[in-house]
Amino acid sequence: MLDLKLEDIDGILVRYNVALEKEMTPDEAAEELYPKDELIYPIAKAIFEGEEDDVIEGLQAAIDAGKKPIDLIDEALMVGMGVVTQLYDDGVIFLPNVMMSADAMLAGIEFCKSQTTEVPEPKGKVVCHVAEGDVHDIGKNIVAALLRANGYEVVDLGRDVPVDEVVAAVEKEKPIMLTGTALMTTTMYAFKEVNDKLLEKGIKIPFACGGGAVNQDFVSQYELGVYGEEAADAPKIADAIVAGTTDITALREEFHKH
Ligand code: B12
Repeated sequence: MLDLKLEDIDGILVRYNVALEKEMTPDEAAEELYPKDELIYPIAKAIFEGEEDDVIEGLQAAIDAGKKPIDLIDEALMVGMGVVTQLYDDGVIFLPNVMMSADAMLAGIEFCKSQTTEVPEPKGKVVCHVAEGDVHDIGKNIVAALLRANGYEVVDLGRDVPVDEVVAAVEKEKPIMLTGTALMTTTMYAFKEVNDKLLEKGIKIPFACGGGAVNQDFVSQYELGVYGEEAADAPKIADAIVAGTTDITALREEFHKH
């Protein structure tokens, strides 16, 4: 018979990563997740700390070192926000931290856009919205910012947008693509309603959908839906459309995540 004492069990739990060796502070936990690159590290850290000025300072240093401002959105700002999201999901940090980091990140995106010398040709118009009943607009703001940074004209309808308003905007603006963001399992069904009303009017444009509540299976249930996991997928889907892939099935295959 094994004769285990309480001290032994603690040791076993640590040995097999069931329990942490020591409680980590949020800063220590973040430190383990930051990228090691010396230009990217300070930017990711400043995003985590919600320090807008330090984000801009870090971006400027990276640009001075030869990085392209537009590339830094993906390579540094998104990476920093990834650390924030992971630690929120792990219960290490709380909502106010997420909000402060999101503000710092959006300020960073604006700065990167202001620093770019390449003025992209307008490639096409995209209408963006957050589903009816849903106020979570951080992800949609990133999607809109990345689309603009990549040369698209964005008509941003905002958050909690009634289904009929989305449909009316698409009729009026005639975009190459519509995007939808939903973070709640109660609001994501609005996408299907938008889809059905667009089809009733004979409008068949790709409807790129993302946000924490939805996944590939859900979005593929309605005819126009193309799932995008990351905000950076939005300009990629738009680029594919501009390049001639307007067929929804082909777009779904191209952006399928395994
Ligand atoms: C911040 C936040 C809030 C803020 C929102 C502030 C704001 N301006 O957005 C506030 C405090 C207002 C809030 C309120 C509420 N919230 Co809240 N909130 C969150 C939280 C912590 C983070 C969401 C977030 O911004 N994430 C970061 C962004 C960047 O992620 P994202 O939007 O998913 O976007 C990424 C991708 O999905 C993608 N993406 C997004 N859209 C699109 C579109 C396309 C086309 C593409 C390609 C990609 C793409 O790009 C982004 C980055 O790559 C989440 C928890 C979580 N883990 O998500 C809860 C969460 C979403 N909230 C939740 C709830 C329940 C609420 C409230 C109902 C709480 C309450 N009881 O009052 C209210 C909702 C009120 C309402 N009617 O909407 C639940 C939803 C549960 C569910 N399954 O339905 C969550 C999941 C928390 C939880 N675990 O319970 N919330």
